[in-house]
Amino acid sequence: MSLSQLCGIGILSVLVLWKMFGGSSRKYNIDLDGPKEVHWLTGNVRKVFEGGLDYCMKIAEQYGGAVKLQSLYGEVVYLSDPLALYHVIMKDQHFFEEPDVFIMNNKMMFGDGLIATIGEQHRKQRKLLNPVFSTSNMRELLPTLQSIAHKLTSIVASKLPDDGSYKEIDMLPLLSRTALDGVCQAILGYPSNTLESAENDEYTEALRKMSSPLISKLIYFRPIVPVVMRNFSSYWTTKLVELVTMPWIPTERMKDVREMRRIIELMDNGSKKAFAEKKAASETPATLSPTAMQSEVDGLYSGRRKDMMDIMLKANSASSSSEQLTDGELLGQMNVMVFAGLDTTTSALSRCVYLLAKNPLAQARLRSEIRDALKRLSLLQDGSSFSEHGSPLLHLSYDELINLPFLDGVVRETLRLYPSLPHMVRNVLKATTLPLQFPVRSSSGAEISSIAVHEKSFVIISILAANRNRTMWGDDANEWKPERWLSSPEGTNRPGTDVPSDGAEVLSTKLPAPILGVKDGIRYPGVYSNMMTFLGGSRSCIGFKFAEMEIKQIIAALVLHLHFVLPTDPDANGYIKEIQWKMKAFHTPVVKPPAGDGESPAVPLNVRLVQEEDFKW
Ligand code: HEM
Ligand SMILES: *[C@@H]1O[C@H](CO)[C@@H](O)[C@H](O)[C@H]1NC(C)=O
Ligand SMILES: *[C@@H]1O[C@H](CO)[C@@H](O)[C@H](O)[C@H]1NC(C)=O
Ligand SMILES: CC(=O)N[C@H]1CO[C@H](CO)[C@@H](O)[C@@H]1O
Repeated sequence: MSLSQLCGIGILSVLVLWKMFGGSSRKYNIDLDGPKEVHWLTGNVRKVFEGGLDYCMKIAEQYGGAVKLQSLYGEVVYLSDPLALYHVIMKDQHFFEEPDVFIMNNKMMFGDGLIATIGEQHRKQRKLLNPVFSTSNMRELLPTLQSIAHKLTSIVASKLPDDGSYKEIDMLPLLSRTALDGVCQAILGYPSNTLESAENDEYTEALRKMSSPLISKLIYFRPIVPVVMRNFSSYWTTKLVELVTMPWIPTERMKDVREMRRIIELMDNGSKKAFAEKKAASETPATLSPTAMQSEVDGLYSGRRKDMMDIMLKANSASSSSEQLTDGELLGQMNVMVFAGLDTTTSALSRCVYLLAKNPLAQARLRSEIRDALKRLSLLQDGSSFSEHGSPLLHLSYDELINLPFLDGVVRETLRLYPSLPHMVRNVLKATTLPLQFPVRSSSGAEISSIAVHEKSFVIISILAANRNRTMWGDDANEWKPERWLSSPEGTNRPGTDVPSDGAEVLSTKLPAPILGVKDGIRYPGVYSNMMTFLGGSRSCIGFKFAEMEIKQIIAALVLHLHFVLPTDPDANGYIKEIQWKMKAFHTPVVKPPAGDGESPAVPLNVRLVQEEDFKW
């Protein structure tokens, strides 16, 4: 694609936006301090999404909980102040909506699921879906994740040399397939098997490709979508899309659009088919044909289990007709949940495994905690070996798994320091004043404890800066310290301490975890341990309990059987691979040059089967 074409599309979308947002009349003058170096056209907000983690932390540290940035569309406020965030996502949530571009693009890609609706329709969907994600439903979904974790562990183990030596394995593709199987099997009830099969079927392949990198390639087209969708009927929108994606437009950008269109169609076709099957099955339980009955029995033996769609359909048909969701909305939820649960979980899983490889003591401590729990629950005979390929299934119950203190610390600490989604954007629907917990400086340098935000302007919720604020989390906020989440830092779970033989003791022996992220009674409004990783309020992550359970199950199964270290051996050219995490809109792990290309996502780790010494910390 030539530069002029790129400029053409760029200018087009600028003009569209210019018009959409009221053009040059929108020169806000937010009375707030912020970095002075500003690009004449694009401002400096891009640095937040392109300058990496350091830039974000630098401005939050320098200017405080509210920072003024410049964007193409006018001034935006970069927020991490606890009180201001409470107003944005909870108290005044109706004035701070998801940007129209986000909602309409999601609607186009996924249909009417949670991330594509606002207002009353969104409220209605949440009301029906919140109970679907209850703890008791999570308990039912765990077995599916256990068998995925088991499969992953066995696959990695089968690649390793028998003599117990290390082998380098890129964990990223494996973990992303794990997350894909997780959403497919536990949420959709779709019998995917991307971990084991060399090639994905069309549907799972479409789900995999429907990811952030492809979407970010379409950045120039995204602003146009709401304008088209709001101004044309769906018939004309379809016609327009067909016209635009005709093969005679030969540019690279158009190839991306065509690819996206194809993926949306594949996903849509597959979801419709899976949904129709589910629906048919749920509507005719009483009249099972003999063959269906047989397969039901087979299903039980081969581990066919309940999934989120079953629970959702059941909840829907049990609701009064005014509360029910349409088939289109239910279908939309399927697509939305796969999308919302895939890259986010992959990112968290790979960061967690990487951090454990980097911190051998934490890894050993975690491993020993898990083994002790198994022993305590008599799920493990003393002396049984871990270094066999046929590794035992890690089948702690939901409550045992969720309450392992150190595992909990590892997962919380990883999600705090490296939130999968570091930023969320909100559009100000009505001019309002945001109070601040901690004063900042105005444009003229005066101390101010509130800021006036203008109608149609944007605020950026800095999940990252909130989760790392030293005032709120302590001076070591930027360090990865799982033990900060333990009631007594020197832990009660050391090997050799009294191990109750009765499994029922597990819960009662756990001391309450300390409450972090609170200062003088002030806390962040997050749904998960006062951190903002899953946000809070009515648009918080509906899947956070599922994500927590999935990450814990996968990490625990991996660490129990496998030992991970960072790469240590020089390659043919004498370079040792060093993993570098780039943060743009998402976190991407790459291998730093010269050992790697610095571009392709990868998490190469040295892996071997565990030995007795790997339990000592
Ligand atoms: C580590 C993993 C995850 C992280 C960090 C995460 C984070 C988030 C965040 C920050 C939001 C708010 C987005 C916004 O304001 O627009 C969100 C929303 C959402 N998440 Fe997650 N998520 C994770 C996993 C999952 C999983 C596994 C599922 C599916 C089961 C899921 C389903 C959703 C849905 C449906 C929404 C939209 C909620 C709404 O708008 O009402 N997420 N998530
Ligand atoms: C933490 O919050 C305080 C008070 O809002 C602020 O002054 C400081 O700059 C913040 N620090 C970081 C690292 O975000
Ligand atoms: C999706 O289904 C429609 C109708 O069944 C079919 O015409 C179309 O080719 C399918 N799309 C893809 C990409 O397979
Ligand atoms: C005539 C019409 O419906 N115009 C709409 C086109 O789309 C923009 C952006 O969404 C709306 O603001 C207009 O009202």
